[in-house]
Amino acid sequence: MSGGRAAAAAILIALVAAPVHAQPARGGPPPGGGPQLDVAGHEIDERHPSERYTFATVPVPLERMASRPFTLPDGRTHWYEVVYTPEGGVNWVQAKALAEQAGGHLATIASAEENAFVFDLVKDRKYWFQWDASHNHVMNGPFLGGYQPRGSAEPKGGWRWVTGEPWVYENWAYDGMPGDDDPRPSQQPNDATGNQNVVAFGEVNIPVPTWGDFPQKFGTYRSPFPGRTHGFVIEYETAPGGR
Ligand SMILES: [Ca+2]
Ligand SMILES: [Ca+2]
Repeated sequence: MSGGRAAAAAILIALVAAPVHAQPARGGPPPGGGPQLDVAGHEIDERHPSERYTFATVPVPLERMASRPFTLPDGRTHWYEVVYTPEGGVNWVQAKALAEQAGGHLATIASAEENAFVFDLVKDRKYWFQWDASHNHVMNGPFLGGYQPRGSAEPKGGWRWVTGEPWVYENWAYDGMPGDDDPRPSQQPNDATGNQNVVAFGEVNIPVPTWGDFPQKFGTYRSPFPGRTHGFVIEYETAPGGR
């Protein structure tokens, strides 16, 4: 390639790669990149690492619901615990760590049946954060164990589960779906703010079993950005007495 053509190609690539943010995006702070996750789901953020909590040191109200069993389509039984954070204040990175401290992991969804069971645990509106008019009153629900490592093709590439199990099922929200009263496009994942790399239930105007992608720092305690979630779901692969 000649120098001139190479330069032209470089400019074209820069134009194509430049993010376009014509309107406020769902579920995230203003654009600008920011922290990311490695392939194992660990935070990459040297400047402002998420504070690491235990259940005893979380600085916000937190309520752990009784774990419920569910027999998966393959016959195994797992247990699911909803952690309710009525004021938010726990981001995905922190929720992941708490789930692991508890002996489980953030819930991983491998079938429509498992998704329906987990959604049933969190469908009460108390588990849902509702935006104000600036975001057309869209709601988002608890965090799940899906994430997208640094370098993945946006917005659909590279999605993984915290357990490393195969990504065989997904249930992203879509434009015009039941409950979508927001005139903005709602197809997920959309990497709307250029930094959305974790999964939570959402995100239309009512509680729904579909998913959206959100920033890993979404809902951080005392963040100036108002969005948050009101919980997360822990999945255990052994019975409560066995852990
Ligand atoms: Ca699972
Ligand atoms: Ca999104």
